[in-house]
Amino acid sequence: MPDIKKMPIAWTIAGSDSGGGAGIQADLATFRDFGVHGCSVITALTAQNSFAVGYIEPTSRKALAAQINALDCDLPARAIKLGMLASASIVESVAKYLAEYRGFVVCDPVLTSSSGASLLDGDGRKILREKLLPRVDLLTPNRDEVEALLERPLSGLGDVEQAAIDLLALGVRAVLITGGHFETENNRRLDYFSDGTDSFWLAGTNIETIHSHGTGCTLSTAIAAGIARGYALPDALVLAKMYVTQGLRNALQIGGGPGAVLHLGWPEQFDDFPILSRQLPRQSPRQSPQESPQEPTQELAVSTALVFPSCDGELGLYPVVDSVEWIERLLPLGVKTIQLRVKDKTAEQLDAAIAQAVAISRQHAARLFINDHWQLAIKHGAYGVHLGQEDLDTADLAAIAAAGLRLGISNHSYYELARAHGIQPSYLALGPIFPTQTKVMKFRDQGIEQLSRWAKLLKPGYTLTAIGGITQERARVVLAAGVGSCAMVSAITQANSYHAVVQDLLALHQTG
Ligand code: TZP
Ligand code: MG
Repeated sequence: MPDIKKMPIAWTIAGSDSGGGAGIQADLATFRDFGVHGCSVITALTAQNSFAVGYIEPTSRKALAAQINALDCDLPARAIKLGMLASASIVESVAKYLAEYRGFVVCDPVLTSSSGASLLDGDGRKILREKLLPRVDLLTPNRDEVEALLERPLSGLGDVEQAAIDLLALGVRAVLITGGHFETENNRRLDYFSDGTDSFWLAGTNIETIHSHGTGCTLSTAIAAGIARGYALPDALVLAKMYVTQGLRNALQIGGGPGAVLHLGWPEQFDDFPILSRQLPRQSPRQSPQESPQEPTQELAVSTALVFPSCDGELGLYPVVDSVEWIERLLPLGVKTIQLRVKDKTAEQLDAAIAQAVAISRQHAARLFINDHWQLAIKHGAYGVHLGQEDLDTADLAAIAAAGLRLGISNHSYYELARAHGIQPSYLALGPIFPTQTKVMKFRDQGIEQLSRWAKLLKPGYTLTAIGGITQERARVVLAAGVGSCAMVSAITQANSYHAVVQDLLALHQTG
């Protein structure tokens, strides 16, 4: 039973949908699925069902202000989602309130219903552009809404990146152009995000269903929920896309007409996990280049052409050490996976250390991963390479794959995992699970609840290991979260008796 008093609070300022599929009703269901307490400011009463919007009565200025004031002094929002604003007067009032509001604002610019009814008149649209958009942190338009806001048609997905630049020029801090009304690419639905500095595509499975009422409301609210839960915007986008894909995949018909996207709890299905890429993906990620007549983009070349071998089962206890001496100490104890992570050696010393480490690992039939130095790992025939996200921009992944080496990638967030998913490495490292003294981290510790969610989501597709602050005592709970491996530094290298610790941990991994 969630403790409502401890739940983060978010608001939706939107219209009521008597059909229950969109608007306030969809928004509150979405907030609940993310463990967020949702408050509502109703901008309009609508009578609608699966076929059409029959009646709309915008809320009076007084009733709108009363709702906002009631919430503002008691239930402050970490994030606010804006949906249908219904009239120029409401847009004006909301813009005025937001001028003083310090939290995050997601605006789904609801201008027309999917059945074609206009939901905001010309004056309302003018005030929206002039007064509201400059206070919006994220705008989430679909194709029709982009065309209405920019007053020009879009030719297709190829036109989306320029459209995002033009929308940013209206004053919004970031934009997510949703792909539902565009053509699909190899059965993938593509959304495009840009904040003017960072830009990427999110590709998720295309779900062909007429039961898609409320997808725009649900997506923007799921993003606000993620922000309220403390996720960074790129992570909230990945989570929200997964949530909508999950809802569409499971959508069932309600009543006589088209149904609505479903609300089915925190997204944890591997099939719904999107791929994040910097360039417009033009090919199916699993398609080989020979099967496609198109020239692959560089990033898609990575996700299409490369195959990294599997890790031959769970990684088990995975010490991460900074010297050949430690490899010599640990492998005779029965350790079967190890990483050499050397940061401060000359090129000559490194070459010699990696050559030696490979030779020792072969003697013990252990899997040796080399951190960072992928050229030397290839040269000396290591089992695999371990890279951080920042290395993915510079390392020659094609060379690593061509040499038959495994690839492991560090991940600290949903955003990074979605990026790694486009590369399909041999394993994913998840962390930091607990606070660590060993490495300066930009990321907060994830905790066991987040680890369990990631393990459940990713296990169908990947070998996993967890890292960061894992001690002998904590290893049990980490393994119980669903990963088959603990990667550890200080718990082993700074132990009073590393023999005893390693023996205990090896036994735990075997039974766990
Ligand atoms: N990557 C994420 S946390 C970490 C690395 C290399 C350090 C883990 O060290 P420790 O001592 O096991 O916390
Ligand atoms: Mg690195």
